[in-house]
Amino acid sequence: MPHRHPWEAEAQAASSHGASHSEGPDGHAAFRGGEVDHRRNGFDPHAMLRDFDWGTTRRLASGRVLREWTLVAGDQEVEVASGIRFAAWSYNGRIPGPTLRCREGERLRITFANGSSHPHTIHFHGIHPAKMDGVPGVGAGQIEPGQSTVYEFDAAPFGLHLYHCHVRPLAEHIAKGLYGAFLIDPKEAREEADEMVMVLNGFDTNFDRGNEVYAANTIGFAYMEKPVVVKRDELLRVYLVNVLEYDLINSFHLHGNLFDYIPTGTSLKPSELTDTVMLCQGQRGILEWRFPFPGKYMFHAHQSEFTELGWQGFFEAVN
Ligand SMILES: [Cu+2]
Repeated sequence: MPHRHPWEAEAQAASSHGASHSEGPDGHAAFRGGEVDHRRNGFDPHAMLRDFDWGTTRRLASGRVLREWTLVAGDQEVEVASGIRFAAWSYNGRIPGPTLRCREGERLRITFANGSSHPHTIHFHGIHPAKMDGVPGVGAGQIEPGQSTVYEFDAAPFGLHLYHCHVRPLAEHIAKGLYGAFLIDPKEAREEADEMVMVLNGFDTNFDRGNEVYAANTIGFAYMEKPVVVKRDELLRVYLVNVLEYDLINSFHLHGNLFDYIPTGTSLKPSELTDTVMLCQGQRGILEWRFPFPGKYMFHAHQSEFTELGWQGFFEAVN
């Protein structure tokens, strides 16, 4: 018997088709927490949180490191909150796609195969030649179903970047799930820390160009249901990327603490000590802090609507 929250029975009763959500006065699905079948989805937000994909490497004759990945786009149904299924598109069977991680100065080679029934690309943020930009009409352009291409460029500059599909209509191609974090470490590594990735996203489950579900790493309330366990006094580092479509702004707010913030991760020194950052789509940054006291600390968007629709969680600092 899965554990149940007191609000679930109420939500279930309010639902006309058995799922734990109902239509709110503003037309948004007013769902609450509950179990999501992560195994059926094929990915788990708790596993994705600390999952960095370093690809495979070999040394070129020049002595440089060549780092390679293969990304496959596919059509995939995802349960984005308890009982709410969404006909998504994904890279490598997960949303967000793998967190691609490398070091400044390496040569990167990404083979992209389109296994979806729609044309797609991968557009990387960062510095690269125009023909590697992954947009329609330039270089390989859009990649048709069953086709593939190779994107190759140098890892520059160090920082926290992102990648996403750039086929029109762009809002749909992003909102369906084709995005991920792209992290270039500085040559001189940052201080050792408990590192996590949070890609802030949302899902328009009724196709009205507004989101019904908001989350960090896709699954609404995942980090409420099961807090992110961290160690007291340990340095924590969150790589935060906002890809939210349809809403102009998103944010990250931390309770009981403040964090050092490095916009775009392109510096070794923080520019701000704060407890709230705002991000437009494509904006990202690195957060660092320690919890001096044990206990549960909430983190969430500081747009209350987003929190009520899934974008909130807990850190649990333990001794
Ligand atoms: Cu696409």
